[in-house]
Amino acid sequence: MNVYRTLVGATRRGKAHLTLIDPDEQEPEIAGEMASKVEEAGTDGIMIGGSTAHDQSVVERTVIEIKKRCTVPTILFPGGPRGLTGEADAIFYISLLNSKDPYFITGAHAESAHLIKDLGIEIIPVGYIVVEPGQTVGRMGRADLVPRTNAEKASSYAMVAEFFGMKFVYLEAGSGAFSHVPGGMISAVKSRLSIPLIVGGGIRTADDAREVLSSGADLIVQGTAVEEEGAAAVAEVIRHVKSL
Ligand code: 1GP
Repeated sequence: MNVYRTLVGATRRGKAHLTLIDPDEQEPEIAGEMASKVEEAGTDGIMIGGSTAHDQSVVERTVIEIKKRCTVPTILFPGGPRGLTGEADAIFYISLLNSKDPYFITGAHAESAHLIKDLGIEIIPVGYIVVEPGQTVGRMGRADLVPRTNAEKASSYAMVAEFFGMKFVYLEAGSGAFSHVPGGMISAVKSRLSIPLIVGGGIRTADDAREVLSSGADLIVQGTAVEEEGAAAVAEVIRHVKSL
């Protein structure tokens, strides 16, 4: 499976949905059950990761349980080297473009480059831009947060990602954000990009999903909603996304 082509194919057919599962939040078997339910509802891929420290073996067992039950791509979304395993199909190779600390732009990457090469998984470079409120990833990644009113700054970083040859731009409000990235910012960024745009953080309801996608996002990510409201609630949102 080529995950990049699979995701781009999904965005060409319509709007795409990714489900983020944090391996620290439940037993691997439960993660597998959640993934199976959202796959049934039509999610296009399962991201595995989070910004807190993980036990690598928990990450690996979580991916294995998800792969037992699902055929959609499994994509690592690591907060650090302990979030890595060769069991997944691909890795979102994230550079936090608006970090004040080079460690999060290329430093952590240099530390783990040999390890990632040895894993042999597909690498998908992603320009990651953290917008207010930014939540845990904004704090831990030492982001110079993009103000919610500064669409120009977000667009500038997004263009940097494309010029560097990254495959996706990911606009992130932070997991559990009180509100998703503003629609006006999404449309400003989208108008400057020819690579697909992922938007995540604070997307809870079908209305949220509609606003984010109609503003120009190609893929949305939902994590907290699955954890707090369960797979059935997210399945409703996915069905809505797929009807757009
Ligand atoms: C976090 O964008 C993802 O990296 C998902 O955010 O948990 O708010 O859905 P939520």
